[in-house]
Amino acid sequence: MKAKRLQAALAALVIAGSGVLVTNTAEAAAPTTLQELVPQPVQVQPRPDITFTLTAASKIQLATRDARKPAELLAKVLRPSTGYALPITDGVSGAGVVLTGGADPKTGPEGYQLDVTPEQVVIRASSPAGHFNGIATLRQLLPPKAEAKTRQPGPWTVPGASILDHPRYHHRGAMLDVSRHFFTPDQVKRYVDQIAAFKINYFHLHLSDDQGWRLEIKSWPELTRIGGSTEVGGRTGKLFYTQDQYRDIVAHAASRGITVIPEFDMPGHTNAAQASYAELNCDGKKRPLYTGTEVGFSSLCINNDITYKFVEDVIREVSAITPGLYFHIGGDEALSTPDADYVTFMNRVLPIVEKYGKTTVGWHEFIKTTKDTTVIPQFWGTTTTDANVAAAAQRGNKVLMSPANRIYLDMKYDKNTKLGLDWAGLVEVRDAYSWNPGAYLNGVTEANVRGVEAPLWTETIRTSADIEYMAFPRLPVAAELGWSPAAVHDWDRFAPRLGAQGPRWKVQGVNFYASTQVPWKR
Ligand code: IFG
Repeated sequence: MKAKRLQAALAALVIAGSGVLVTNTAEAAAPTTLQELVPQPVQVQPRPDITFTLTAASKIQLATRDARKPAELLAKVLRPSTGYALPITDGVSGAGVVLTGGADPKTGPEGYQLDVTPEQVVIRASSPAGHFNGIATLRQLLPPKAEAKTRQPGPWTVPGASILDHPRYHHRGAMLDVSRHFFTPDQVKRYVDQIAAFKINYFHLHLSDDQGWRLEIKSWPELTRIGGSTEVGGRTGKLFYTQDQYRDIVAHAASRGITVIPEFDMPGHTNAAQASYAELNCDGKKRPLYTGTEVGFSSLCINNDITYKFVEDVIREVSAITPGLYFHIGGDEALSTPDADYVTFMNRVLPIVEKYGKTTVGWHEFIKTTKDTTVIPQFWGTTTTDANVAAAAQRGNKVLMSPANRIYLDMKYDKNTKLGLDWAGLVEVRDAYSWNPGAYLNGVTEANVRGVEAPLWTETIRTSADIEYMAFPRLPVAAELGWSPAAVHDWDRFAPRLGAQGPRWKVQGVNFYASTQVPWKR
């Protein structure tokens, strides 16, 4: 017992200030999962003399409003692997997991406290987001086999700890391009489940491009009948979501605490729409469907009024089935749109997004066309200077950071990577980690940053296994950069935590890239 007390005493030597778990010899004996969390929480205080064990008698207890969806996610994960009933009950009733209020105000709108006692794991939060985030941590405190879809032997232990946590940035995002290659609703939901485990809270769906229009628009049915009939490489089929399927994807994401941001790229990247309707072309002729991978050759017809009826109908119909606040209008690589026309287009379209109650997100090129400080430029450049983005930041716009040579998940890891592209350079795991979103762009400081988003473009990506190979382990890197305090940014400390995710991904069947830069746990 003496050794335990000594360990507890040493373990208490957690530096609360920077909030990091101080690992010293005694703590090295601390339960491993406490040292394996990604993203790293703000403050972790081991309680080595305490262990909680989930049993058949455990209940998931709701002791505050709006905690049912997080509870249902926890139950969905743990019932198959433990074989326990894990009933969700109202009110605190004993052994198990308690989702309650009364969190320290330091945790803010999305943070949580997680306290382990022999009887209970108590997750305190002031919102469903906080409870979702606490549950993501609890999942990582349990043995990796807790993620299995089939019954596993216990014990289902959680190491003693007191955790206080909250995100560095509000927006931690993942983007999936379903236009270059189409992915079924089930494939999309699989990726949503995988990103939710890392406290990602926004899922950006790139729903239209030159190669495909992927969401039914009732007032423009040819967009999917024709524009949704093919993809890169020429596969044909009904390669689009009905509005009901989109609603289902949105609801699935919400059940993981994730908000969907739909993107309809314009005025460039529009060949699929222009192959569907002759009247969307300045010469009145339909474009041929395109199954290649070039960019920059298409543009809506800026001076035709029907173009803006089309844009408004899309924004109206999609906004009506998108509970989230944001609508992404693309705006990138409008290389076939004269600059003056690009400005004209944005000046007519930005007010339409507002008319339907949404806030505009766009690839950063659009920001030169507006002084509106509520819109969000998504920086995707490969430089550390962009005068228009810096000027917008200084006016008050919040920048969403997606530098292509750091966090584009379709960049090859190294020259041997079969999948992906390399126009922004090769991005190994450490490259994806080695930047500070709050000090990356000249003139864009911590306070000007909305968050981090990791896009996955799919010119070369066809299957869930392809998605996973490119997204894991770099998506969790983006999650760490978006969530954890800048003070804990240290590759030598992060790499082992990332490596400890390997056994979980093996249990989940995630086809991750076992980078030699990461010490993968067996
Ligand atoms: N740039 C294009 C994408 C895609 C990408 C592939 C943006 C904003 C290159 N635009 O990234 O459509 O082709 O890495």
